Amino acid sequence: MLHTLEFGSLLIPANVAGQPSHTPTGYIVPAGALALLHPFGDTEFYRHGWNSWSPSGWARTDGVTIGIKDSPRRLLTADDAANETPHAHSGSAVGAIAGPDGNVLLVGALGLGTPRVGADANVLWARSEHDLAEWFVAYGPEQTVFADYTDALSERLGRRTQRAGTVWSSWYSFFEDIDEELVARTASDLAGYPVDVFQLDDGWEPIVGDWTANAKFPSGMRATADTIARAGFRPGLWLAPLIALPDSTIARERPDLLVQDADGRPLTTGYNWGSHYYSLDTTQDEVKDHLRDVFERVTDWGFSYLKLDFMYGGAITGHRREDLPRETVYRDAIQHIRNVVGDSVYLLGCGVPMIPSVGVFDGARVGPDVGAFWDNAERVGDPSGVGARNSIVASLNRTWMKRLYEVDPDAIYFRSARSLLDDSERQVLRDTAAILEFRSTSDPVAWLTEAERRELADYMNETAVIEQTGRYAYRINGRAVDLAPIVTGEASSEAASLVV
Ligand code: 9PG
Repeated sequence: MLHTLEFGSLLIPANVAGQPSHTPTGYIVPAGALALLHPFGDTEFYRHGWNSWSPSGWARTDGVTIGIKDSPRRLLTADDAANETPHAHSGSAVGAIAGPDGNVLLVGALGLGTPRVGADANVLWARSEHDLAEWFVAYGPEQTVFADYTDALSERLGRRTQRAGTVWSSWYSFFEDIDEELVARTASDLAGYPVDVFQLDDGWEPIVGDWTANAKFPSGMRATADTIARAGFRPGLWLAPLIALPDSTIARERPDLLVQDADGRPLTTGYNWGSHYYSLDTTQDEVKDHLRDVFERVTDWGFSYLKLDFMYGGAITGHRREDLPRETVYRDAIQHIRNVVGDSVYLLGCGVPMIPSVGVFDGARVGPDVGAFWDNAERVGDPSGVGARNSIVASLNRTWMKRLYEVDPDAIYFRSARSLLDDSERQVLRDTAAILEFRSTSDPVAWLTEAERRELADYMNETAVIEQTGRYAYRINGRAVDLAPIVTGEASSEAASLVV
């Protein structure tokens, strides 16, 4: 049906599925396809990526789209492959276009159903795989409409309040080369530093899918959790509980527990570790029981901060025992995990579908992996590729999500050793993490100079007052930082570290 949405003197003809209702901050439009006929012509469009690693940001409707191009494998892993339109402007769940007066017109889904929002010079449209969620539509200052959208969303999906504090993670220094002796030494070197969580990343398990200690942890994971706790830290552990590599026990012995393709074989749902991998069919009771076992085990070992990775695998398109909307299946699975671990365990989502994770996860990664180098020379033009710049740009385009959960921009570096980052690039990483209010590092104290150790301690001790003064401009404890030149690619990191 046709309706006119009124925003002051701006009248927007809209094709909607039902009667819109006016709220103090905008309109609520019933679930179903939506098309707003806007008068802005070619303008800037904000596209939002589906999962933690998916590209987000502003691009002109008459310019190049933001997204993963020409790589079906990357797309399957790092965005919503089923709905992505690489050469038309669209994104997941929320989108916005800029009006000539500096205000933006936003459309955002208020729930699940794999919603999609896109735009061109004439239309801002929205539709979903399953019409489960109403839409929020608003026109106003950018920060206001995004804040109003998040408030309406968390009214429906909830908002957790636990804070992680400061985090040390093993990934960006040791990668999979961790063992119990190295962990003990690294934790004891870090003792006394203002770090709250010591999080073991990938490398402790025999294979992704089998969540037991591998041969590098002969004393078992409880012993390692104890070692971490004795050094004064909250023990944290990485898991990818919703996926399994082909050689894992679960994939070999129980392929019937995996999401299937149309021929009834396990479906490839992503690529990493030099392999394809599969997803667990969480609609099956046996899978729910398996997840209960896994999460009772790891929390019983003493880990109370869990980084749950590759979680989008639980929301992928495919055949499951019960034919339910895939984001609903995902949310049921994470709610089940939350019920098993209880409220006091901190859950950090990584590779999570962003909107369906609201209210269950305490924090979520909001960009691709950082790296100890600025740009990704292997994957030029892929904003989901590993690297400091990609991670910064993605994170700065998702600062509005702070109102939904803690937003993790990924680790920052203090070390000059074993890194290609210069001082100004490290400073931009630090500023970004300060702005997102989530501070983590992977630097082992043993790799740092005396001066760098002091910087780590000072940085982790600091709580900054953050004021946003522009789309990518902030005051951090009164110090003005404009990161726009970095996001738009118009400057190297040097320009941004200038105090303006
Ligand atoms: C452990 C790592 C670290 C890291 C995570 C995740 O898009 N991708 O193909 C992709 C692959 C791996 C990846 C991120 C993205 O890394 O983000 O922090 O925990 O797993 O294996």
